[in-house]
Amino acid sequence: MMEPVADPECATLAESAITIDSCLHDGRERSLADDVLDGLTRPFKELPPKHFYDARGAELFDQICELPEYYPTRTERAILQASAEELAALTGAAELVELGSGTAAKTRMLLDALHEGGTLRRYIPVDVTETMVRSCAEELTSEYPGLKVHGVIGDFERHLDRVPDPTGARLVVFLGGTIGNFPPGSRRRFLREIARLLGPGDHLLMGADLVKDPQVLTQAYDDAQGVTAEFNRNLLRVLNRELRADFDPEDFDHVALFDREHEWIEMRLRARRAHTTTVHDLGLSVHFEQGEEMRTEISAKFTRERVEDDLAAAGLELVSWLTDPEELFALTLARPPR
Ligand code: SAH
Ligand code: AVI
Repeated sequence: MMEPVADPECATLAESAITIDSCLHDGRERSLADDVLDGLTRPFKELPPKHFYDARGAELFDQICELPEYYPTRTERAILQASAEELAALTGAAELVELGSGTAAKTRMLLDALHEGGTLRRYIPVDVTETMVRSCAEELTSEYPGLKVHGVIGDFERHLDRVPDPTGARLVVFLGGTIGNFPPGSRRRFLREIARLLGPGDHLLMGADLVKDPQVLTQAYDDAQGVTAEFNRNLLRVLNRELRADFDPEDFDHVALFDREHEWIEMRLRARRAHTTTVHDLGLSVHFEQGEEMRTEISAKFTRERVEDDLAAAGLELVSWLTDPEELFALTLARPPR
């Protein structure tokens, strides 16, 4: 039976095996409006990447994961495949909390290993994309008999306090290299927030994309089929729909460049012509010069030292560094110090 629970911040719907907390509603639009007001009125325009992921953006991201140029997904999957059993034994996790869970495709390898190890009881996906959290909850409860799923539809930068209290050894997973999408200052702040989800004996498993040949990197973010370009432009469609803006996505070119100083990829949208756009809900007019670029994402690339320093700044110690033979991508297991 579905039981609505009164909560001013988050609405909860509980079924026997599935509980879903939804923290978005108005908050989603408010955060987008704030980000647009802040980001599009700066001299160098910028929007945060979390707004890519409406239902269409999530679909495009899935297509990106299958592209020959986009090595992170298949590489992380191979590392997980090789190490899932060992990770399950090391962590003995009863619950898996996943930040930015998406379709949880790779997570199934961990869920399988924990299920076989007999420890797994609960899965807690946290994602801004409502459809992902809901479909994931449905699929996983039927794939893993006895598994409880407590989904949190929310922004992991604002709603980590909505992750339910632990009921046993906890493994927090943050896959895909999404940690690279934070600018460096807020990256460490976010890792500290994650650390607060961990008690003694709990673990964090995080994927990090590694520094490599800039050509390999730029191709991964500027594929031949133009799927990443479409993903980038989809942000403008989100603004058109959510805030009644009148962007023509075809007025912008997709740009992906590697910043060698910061060792991160930047995605930008470059105006093909000078024009002014109106964001009707905000009463805002935004002018773009011809060739002007708006930053839509950074995707930082890591070294082992950088990951260890970031974890240490969050009060976590590295337990395992797992990588592929070409050292394209790394999975790091960390824990609070004993
Ligand atoms: N973990 C998956 C998906 C990575 S894509 C994988 O490794 O393939 C990034 C995911 O994080 C998307 O599902 C997106 O909806 C989610 N996401 C991005 N920013 C977010 C935020 N601020 N809060 C919650 N989820 C977010
Ligand atoms: C989700 N995140 C880790 C992806 C990345 O590689 O930074 C998002 C992405 N952007 C373009 N392609 C994929």
